[in-house]
Amino acid sequence: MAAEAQTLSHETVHPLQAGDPDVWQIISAEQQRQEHTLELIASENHTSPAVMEAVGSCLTNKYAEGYPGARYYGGCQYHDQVENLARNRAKQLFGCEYVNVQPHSGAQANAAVFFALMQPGDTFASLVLSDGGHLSHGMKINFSGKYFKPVHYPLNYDLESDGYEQIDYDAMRKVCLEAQPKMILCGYSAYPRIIDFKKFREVADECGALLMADIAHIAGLVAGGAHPSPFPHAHVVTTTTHKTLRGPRGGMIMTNDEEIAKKIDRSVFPGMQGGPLMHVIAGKAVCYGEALKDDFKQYAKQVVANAQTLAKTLIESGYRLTSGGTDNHLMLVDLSAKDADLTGADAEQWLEAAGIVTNKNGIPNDPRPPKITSGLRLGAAALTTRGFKETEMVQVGEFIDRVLSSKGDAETAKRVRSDVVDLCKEFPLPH
Ligand code: DSN
Repeated sequence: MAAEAQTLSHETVHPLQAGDPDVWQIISAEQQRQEHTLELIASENHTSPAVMEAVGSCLTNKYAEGYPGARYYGGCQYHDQVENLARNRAKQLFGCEYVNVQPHSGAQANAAVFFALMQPGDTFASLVLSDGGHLSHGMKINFSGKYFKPVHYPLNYDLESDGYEQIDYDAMRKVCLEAQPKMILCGYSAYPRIIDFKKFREVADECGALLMADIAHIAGLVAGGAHPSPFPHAHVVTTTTHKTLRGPRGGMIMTNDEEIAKKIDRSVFPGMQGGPLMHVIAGKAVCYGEALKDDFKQYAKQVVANAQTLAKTLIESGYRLTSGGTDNHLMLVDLSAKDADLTGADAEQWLEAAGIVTNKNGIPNDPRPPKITSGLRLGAAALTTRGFKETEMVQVGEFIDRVLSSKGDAETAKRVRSDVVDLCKEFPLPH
């Protein structure tokens, strides 16, 4: 009887709910928020329950400094197995020879590459940061701008040209030939077009530079065949694992060059990090396994189709998208074309009140400061995970326009919020 009661209570009471109801309540509320809102932040996704189970596992209890077969702690046999599994799956997924799955984040992966392949003070080239780059690509107060010397290549700002607001490869070549950087960095946080890695490599070869591709945003599209691969062009590739790739929060570094791989391993540990997050590495292994399955290709393709449908709906409603559209999972909406007074900050806030989660984002040559902006960045990865297809993306575009056209009217937000909840209920999160 006692044993039966124990089993029952074990089954019905969640350990977190029993042990720390305060934290449990906060997490439950966040779960509800995710379930009943439309997630359009381009860098976010809904990872699978299997990934979350691995991340919440007993692997969190272990120190495993070092690498498989060469650890500084005993008891690592299963940690070796899981890290090797993650590495092998990642190699197969991205078609490369060497992988380091230990970086805790994308920014740390980038830092490890910088310190592995350059000396402090060395010059590197990256996109003008306000045109879609990342803070670890040369922001003044970031390690990349403090210890290294960034030179920036621009987008094409010629309104008359076909490639308006797209990478200006000729200008990039000119900047690089002049500055003779040690490394050229491509891959961005708010760039909606295909990246021509081959062209970057040609310029890198011309000036004797290494080519680094940060594919954090497009990793899932690359893995699923919906964006060209940076291999064989890039010497080194970094990514996060939690955006379009749909894994746990973390980073990864890949290369086909044995010497570069050795330098990177030393730079990650002991250069940048101590003990790896083995529970997250297990989650990465699960994520790579999921991405190797055939249906992930369909997912990646649908992400792009969904982004393009949302883009078209918004354009038809009078919004301007930078570069005129999208080839990948994200788009950058220039709100000023629809309403000169509309800021990214207002749009983000009004949409959130209606259950649509986005982020304000500067547009190229934005006259407004980064905390206000004239733009809104939208991505389709998370909604596609819910099962949204073109029909639902048209609805999402209409919701967005209803809210923004109402200039934040509370009644409109309430009505859209109710429609959003209904749509979310039709497409529950993966359980
Ligand atoms: N902060 C991420 C993004 O939102 O794009 C980049 O790391």
